[in-house]
Amino acid sequence: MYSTFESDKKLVKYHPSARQLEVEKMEFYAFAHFTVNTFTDLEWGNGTEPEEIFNPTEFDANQWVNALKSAGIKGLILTCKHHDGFCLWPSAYTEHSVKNSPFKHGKGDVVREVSEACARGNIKFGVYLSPWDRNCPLYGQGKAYDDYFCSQLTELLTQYGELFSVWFDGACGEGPNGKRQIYDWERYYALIRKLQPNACISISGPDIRWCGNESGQTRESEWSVLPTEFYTPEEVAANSQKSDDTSFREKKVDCMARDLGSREFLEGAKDYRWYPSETDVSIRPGWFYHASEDDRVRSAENLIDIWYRTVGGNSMLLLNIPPDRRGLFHETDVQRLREMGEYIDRTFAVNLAENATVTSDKDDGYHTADALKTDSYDEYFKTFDGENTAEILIELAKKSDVTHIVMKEHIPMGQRIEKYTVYAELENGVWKTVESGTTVGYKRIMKFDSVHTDKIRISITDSRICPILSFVGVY
Ligand code: FUL
Repeated sequence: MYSTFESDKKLVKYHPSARQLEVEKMEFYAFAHFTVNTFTDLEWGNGTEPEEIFNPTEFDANQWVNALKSAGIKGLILTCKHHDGFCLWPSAYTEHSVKNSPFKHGKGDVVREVSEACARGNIKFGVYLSPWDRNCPLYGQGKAYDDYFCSQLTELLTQYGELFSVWFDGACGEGPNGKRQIYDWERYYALIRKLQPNACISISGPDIRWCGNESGQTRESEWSVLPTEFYTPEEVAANSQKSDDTSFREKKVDCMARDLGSREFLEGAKDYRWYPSETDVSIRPGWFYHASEDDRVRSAENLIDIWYRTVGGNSMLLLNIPPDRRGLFHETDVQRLREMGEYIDRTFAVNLAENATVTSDKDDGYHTADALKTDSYDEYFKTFDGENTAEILIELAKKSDVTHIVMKEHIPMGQRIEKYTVYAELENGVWKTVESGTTVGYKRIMKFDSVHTDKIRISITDSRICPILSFVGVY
């Protein structure tokens, strides 16, 4: 039995801000890690790399965007400056940038070309700006570095169109003898809110939460309402990478608590916030391109499995594809993205629920189960307050082989469902359990062995408060 903690009512009042909801709806977006490391074969540059080495001779951001779109990816976050401090745009505040490289004879601007290619391809654009800078002599000098950082941030926030994400890494390798910078986070956040009010501030920031690992691991029960006090940038930094140690990316669950959102876990917290999970993982072992990893690109099967567990498990998928020394995505990576997209398109091409009859054992008199046929937050299904269970019956137009069911909660009104079971009626009238689970949140994708059926029953058996669903799909 659950405790008497008032969580059921209290917790559902937390819901996504408009900017969070927009990013959650993107579901699947990409990272591109590109800098001097691409040319030195390192993962963490030390800040002393000569600008001359940055020379992608066949750079083509359109090739990146086309490859991303083939996988159904909706946005791209570029490492405009990684820990080495080299800027992919001609920043006015440092000489350590593309302007002193041979790339386009010092006249190039990778950030501009990538942002414009995204706009042309109709996908969103976001920026990664590493707070840790191993090149800048001001690093560790308090306000002087904050000024520098804010000047660069302002360039990125004002010169490259609308951004969906400003991604602040928690990683920092400065040890006890290093130069320690106490970042003025509140100042950075205020600047972003002023100049890009629709952008989410991710990871070392208040809008999007790091899932806690870099190896594609996910939680079975992923909640979006969490205690606020555990998620300061300092906490994120404490769990992030502190040395250039490749094993970090292989780590399974060490830095990833399994339960961040159950009622028991939340009880007694001072405050809560809507803080949805994002899973960042690379298509290759490294975040940057290394020719030696050309035969270690994740298989389409592995990528699709990660996609199911993230997008279909109330997390967002941030998949890194590192451009190579030419400035192109490698052929193998391009092929994998295409395979992923083809699989997803094929699997979810026909939603059998569209022509089905969808009813429920109860509703609140206004929000009937028929609304579940449309994937939109304009309409939803809801029971009366106080009714925390519901049975939804989906009667298909004809018997079909069903392998997937998708459920979405109406998250503009919070995350509520704690337990569900799905049944399908077999030839002999017997109801077979096809899957049972816990959280739903933004989206739950259930994949199971094919059942031949024309009746599916979704049973919500526990919810923090009356369940509200916006969509059910059958494939
Ligand atoms: C980590 C960084 O140290 C890696 O290089 C990479 O940028 C990854 C996304 O975050 O913490």
